[in-house]
Amino acid sequence: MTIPTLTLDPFDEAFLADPYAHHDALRDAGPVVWLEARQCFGIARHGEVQAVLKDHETFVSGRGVGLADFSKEEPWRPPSLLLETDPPVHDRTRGLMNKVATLASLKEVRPSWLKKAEALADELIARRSFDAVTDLAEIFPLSVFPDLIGLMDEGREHLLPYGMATFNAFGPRNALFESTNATAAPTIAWVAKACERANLKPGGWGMATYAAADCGECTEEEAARLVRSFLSAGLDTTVNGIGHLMLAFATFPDQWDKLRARPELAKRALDESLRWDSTAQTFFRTTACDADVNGVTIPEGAKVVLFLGAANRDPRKWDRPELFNIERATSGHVGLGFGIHQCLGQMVARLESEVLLEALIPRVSTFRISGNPVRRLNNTLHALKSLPLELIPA
Ligand code: OVM
Repeated sequence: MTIPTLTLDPFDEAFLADPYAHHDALRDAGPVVWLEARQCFGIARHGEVQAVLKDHETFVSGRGVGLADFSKEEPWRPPSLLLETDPPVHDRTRGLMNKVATLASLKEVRPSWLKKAEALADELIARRSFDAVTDLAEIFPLSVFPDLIGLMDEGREHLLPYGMATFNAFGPRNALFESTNATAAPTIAWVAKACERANLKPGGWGMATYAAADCGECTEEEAARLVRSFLSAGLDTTVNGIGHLMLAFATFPDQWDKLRARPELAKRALDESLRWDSTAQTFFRTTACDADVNGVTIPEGAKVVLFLGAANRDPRKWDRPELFNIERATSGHVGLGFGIHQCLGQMVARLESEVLLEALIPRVSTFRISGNPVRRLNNTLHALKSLPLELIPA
């Protein structure tokens, strides 16, 4: 079977501004496509994306999960010990981080997170009109997550720019990459400092990571870089996940009515909103050997971009995929990845969205989009800069 060649560039501004407009072309061309513009393979159908994510021995992460092949190019920063590694190192680091990022420690913070969500909801009710990005989606994760890690107070304004720069760096060295890289040096320096043991507060996930170093599960240097993973992956992802969750309920008011009638559905809403509009749109793998994908051979040493957002709306897998439906069975969605690298912090994201919904359900009868949503272009993230909403109090 020959592999169709496409000329579209999945990292140009037209594509990134509206990836969903281009996904049919990617999915319908074949199970694997050759993307001439970036000299890499692409996979956008759900079955094939999931199969590749499952097969971490053939489709490795250690050569980078962006366009750059770390065996040929210098990585943008020292590689992540979780995201950009393979077993056996990955299993050791992931194993120790699984013991740091526990459900038990989240259970402890739940009451205080809910109180913060309720205070924020009261404020939004009083205003009626607000920006769901700058007044909600950016505010809430920043009000809970850095404290969960035990991060120093000084300099937290670097967190969101650091995430944007990190996620841009998974793409090509295009103008978007340059836009966040040009000013990244002080941000990178701050992050390095914030990850040091001496600058972490006791009782947080940061210090717990260093406790693993004390037990001999990793070195002191590895602990610092593992804390860096929390700061890289923990904010811009949840900010835009919550942004899309609000966009989903404002776009589909019947789903808000349904949630208010059955608040227990709040637990499932984030997964469906990640399926409906995936914050992490793409990640790459590199083939460690000639690889078969549904009868198509990809040669060894190739970069393969997985279109997670396209897989999550593949009509081959999902019924009416463009509809946000909180009763949908979302099992198998790839918005948090799949397999051994599946999102380590997904319980954080779920808890943040759950307490926000729990606070908003009794207070808001409906949301309405009151101005044009504005996208913030990024090489990896489907992100929002602004989402003007109006609410009607309950
Ligand atoms: C990391 C990292 C950075 C960005 C994303 C991510 C989605 C992980 O440093 O480990 O996972």
